[in-house]
Amino acid sequence: MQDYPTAAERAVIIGISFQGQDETLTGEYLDELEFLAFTAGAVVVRRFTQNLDSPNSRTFVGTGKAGEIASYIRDNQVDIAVFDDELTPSQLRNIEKVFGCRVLDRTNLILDIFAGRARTAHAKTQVELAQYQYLLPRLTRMWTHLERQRGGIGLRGPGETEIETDRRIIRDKIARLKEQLMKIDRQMATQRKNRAKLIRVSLVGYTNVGKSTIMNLLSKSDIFAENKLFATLDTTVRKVVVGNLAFLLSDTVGFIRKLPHSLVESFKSTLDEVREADILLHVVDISHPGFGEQIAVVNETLSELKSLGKNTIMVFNKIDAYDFVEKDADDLLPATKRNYSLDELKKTWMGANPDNRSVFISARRKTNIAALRNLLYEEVRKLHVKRYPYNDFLFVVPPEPETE
Ligand SMILES: Nc1nc2c(ncn2[C@@H]2O[C@H](COP(=O)(O)OP(=O)(O)O)[C@@H](O)[C@H]2O)c(=O)[nH]1
Ligand SMILES: [Mg+2]
Repeated sequence: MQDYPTAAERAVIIGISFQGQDETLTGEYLDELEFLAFTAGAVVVRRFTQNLDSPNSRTFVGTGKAGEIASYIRDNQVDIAVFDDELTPSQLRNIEKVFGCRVLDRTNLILDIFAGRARTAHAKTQVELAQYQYLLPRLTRMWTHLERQRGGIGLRGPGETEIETDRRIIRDKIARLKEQLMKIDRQMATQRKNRAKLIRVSLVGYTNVGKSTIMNLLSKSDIFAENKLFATLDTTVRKVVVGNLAFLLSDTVGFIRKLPHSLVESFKSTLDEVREADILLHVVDISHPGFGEQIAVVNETLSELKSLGKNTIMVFNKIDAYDFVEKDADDLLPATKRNYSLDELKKTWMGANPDNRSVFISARRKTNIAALRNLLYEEVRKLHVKRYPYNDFLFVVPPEPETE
């Protein structure tokens, strides 16, 4: 269990197993939703699940379930109810009526966390853009929320007649934010051009897998790493020297399943570093039961960024926390992920993926970091030789580049 602050809002979380989806999987999804809620500052007092073929058009869960949740909420001073799926504006409205408390969907929760974590003007602008894009089609319902959250930007009290005006205001705001982002993008593109000579390596991966910890280890820098989701929203670039080779290493925002599309869109420029990287370090938290699916989610997002085919090193992190349960010989149940030893996992990965290099490490215990450095060195060297074939520049550490 997490350590919750006493003033935390009390939340219930709600997940649906559609068409016989495996219950363990639904449980893993809700673990993640609970972690998201915790990151946003809530304490989850109860989780509800339901098996459904398709969501109820009015209340998402069935009517009976909705009543059951509503009475729990009444009896236990619950402040918010969080759904793992995206709700339609009318479902949100109906459910708020039945529950009598604030209702959020997963997208809303993720946007809220991003808003709370954005530090730089760049990140703040990107999150704000994503929030307005989320808001626009939901204006009929979000109006009161809008008034509360965005009271400062000149929007007035509720009323259906004013919605058109508000839509226009929000569209203007979106246009302005996009302009601002374009300006920042141009500045960043210039900065990147200035260091174009160096090979560029990008850390990518699911959120909370240890990217920033690895960045700190390799570059001896001090980037915020924390056991919460999305501790890092900006891209940090550092020069790293391994052996006689210098390259640039970047650490950026992590991915998550069902990352709101508007967020991926508005974070495109933060993710430029990934798009333009020569080598990707795809970090995986091997101690997480859902690491296989997390890899798939990261690959999907990479393919959205047109970066899936890049030269990739798979970095399996947190081997110190990997718990392997040996299967009894008379156990007739099918083997699960937990029944594979690290060695078996290594073999599977190397076998399935002969071109993609992989390495198993613990960033926390500093286990096998030399192997990671060697692998990196080899890959960077190959690129160097290809890019500067007649140049002994290879053995010269280039001058200090600009970092941000
Ligand atoms: N057990 C264990 N925890 C780790 C390891 N590497 C990182 N962590 C922890 O995982 C959490 C997330 O790390 P962070 O670097 O912020 O992940 P990021 O979101 O991918 O940047 C932090 O609490 C780290 O201390 C590791 O090798 N083993
Ligand atoms: Mg990070």
